[in-house]
Amino acid sequence: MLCPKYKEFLKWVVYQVYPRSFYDSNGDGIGDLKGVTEKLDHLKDLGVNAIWLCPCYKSPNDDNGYDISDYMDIMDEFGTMADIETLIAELHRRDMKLIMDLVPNHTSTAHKWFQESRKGKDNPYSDFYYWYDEKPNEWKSVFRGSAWEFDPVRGQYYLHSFAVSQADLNWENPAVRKAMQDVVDFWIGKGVDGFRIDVIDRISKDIEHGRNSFGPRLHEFIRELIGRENVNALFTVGESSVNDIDEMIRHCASERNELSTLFLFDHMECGRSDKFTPKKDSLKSLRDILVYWQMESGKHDLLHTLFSDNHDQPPLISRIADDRKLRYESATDMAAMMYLLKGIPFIYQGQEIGMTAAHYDSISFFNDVESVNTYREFCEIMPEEEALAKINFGSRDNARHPMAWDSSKNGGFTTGEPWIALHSRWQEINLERDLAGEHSVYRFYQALLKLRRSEEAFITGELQIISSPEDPYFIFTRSESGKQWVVVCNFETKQEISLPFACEAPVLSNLDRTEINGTYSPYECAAALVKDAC
Ligand code: TEU
Ligand code: CA
Repeated sequence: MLCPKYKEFLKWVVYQVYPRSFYDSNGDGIGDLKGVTEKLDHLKDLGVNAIWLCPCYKSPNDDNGYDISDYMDIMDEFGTMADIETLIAELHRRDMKLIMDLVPNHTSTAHKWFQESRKGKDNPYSDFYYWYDEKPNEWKSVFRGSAWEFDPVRGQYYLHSFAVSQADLNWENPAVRKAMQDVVDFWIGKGVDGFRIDVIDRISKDIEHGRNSFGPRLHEFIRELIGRENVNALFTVGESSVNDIDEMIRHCASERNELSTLFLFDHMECGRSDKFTPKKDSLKSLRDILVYWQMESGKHDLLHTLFSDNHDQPPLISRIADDRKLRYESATDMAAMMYLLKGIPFIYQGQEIGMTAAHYDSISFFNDVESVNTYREFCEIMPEEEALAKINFGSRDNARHPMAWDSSKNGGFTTGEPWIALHSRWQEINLERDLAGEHSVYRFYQALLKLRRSEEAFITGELQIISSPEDPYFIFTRSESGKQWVVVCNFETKQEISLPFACEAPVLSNLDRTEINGTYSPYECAAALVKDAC
């Protein structure tokens, strides 16, 4: 039985905002906090009741905010502390929540802590980072190249798991752990309702034995940071490369006073053999992974997250469905498949209008440090056009181009020059155009989220898988207090579907079905109440 706190979190429907690309309120071409506040009614109308705000702290933006130079101040481009206080107040006034993005593993090298630490071994910040006379191993950065950088000021090497300007904090140092507790307490004091915690698996390492994540003190550190009463009452979701149920239990079982839940990434590998290499795939592989975790999490009263996209991933629709001829059908079918299962829905900005992967014909369009570094490495071993094709496929910028609100200049994102080019299909895919269509992804999301919040079965109800693993479609039911709902999600081929129980007419359908049984078009989906449920 889920604990009461987790049952409460199941009512949350979270919208992830990448503020740099959401809405620019002052015409400087960069999205900002006032822009988020101005669009809250759009989110409220969509039916979400919480936002996960990607980092808005002071940052040089080498990694677009994940390189933080002051955790307790707002980056100049996004506005001021007063703007975030207004956003929090406006969210709460609408009975919406704010999840802040906490980045505890590393700071920008522009952070005061690093600037002090590099001065030498006899200052209070000396051991805030990992310093070695020589590289202790051959670790690589996630963003290519060595993970060890020689600092001429200190005369030693420091660790950076990501960009050179993102120095890993030394969590073995109790002063680092206390400093991060102060950051968390500062934002709780501002009224935030939870935290998404960046690469939490990396805060404990074992450099001597070659472990750059899941080190021996990981759960001790998580409990010390998150287990404190004022934090543990809040919603906390960790970003981690956990991929087995035992580790998920160690992180998220309610009695452990660690995290509320985790983002699991198994399904993010659908449609690719590696981050920059496509693989033919379909919704079937997504279904099989979702079903595995739904069953596993259900056995252990764990809270699950339901997401297909985020700011690091090219839209999944472009990898495993049809984002051209059947884009509306694919986007809505995937939403029904994902967000009526057990767990907390996380919707990434643009999903609600069926946004797809971009396609740029020059590397000059790309901003992401990982993409630029990777392109440079690829060009050393393959022709440029092949390198560009791989970057177009795997780049995180596919998810970071500005939100297209309407068909006006720059998609209504800014009256200035956007910091990064809009999506190459923004005139086709924008909110205004979507709403004007006979079929609208946005209206389907609204109807789906309305059904979900109005029916307890979709929030805490029991899940039963009706389709079998070899079926080229996904059928499941959700049951609670004698009411049972069935959800049918067809995949890419036309199928005859006939359920073994009687149903009312569908209340949710992406192609206006009036019967739950019958011929399903590719990517057609529907949900209906089961008659005389047991
Ligand atoms: O990403 C952690 C991470 O390693 C994966 O998401 C992925 O491998 C990475 O994005 C490269 O593809 C988190 C943030 O979500 C990401 O935006 C940051 O760049 C990274 O940490 C460093 O803070
Ligand atoms: Ca702006």
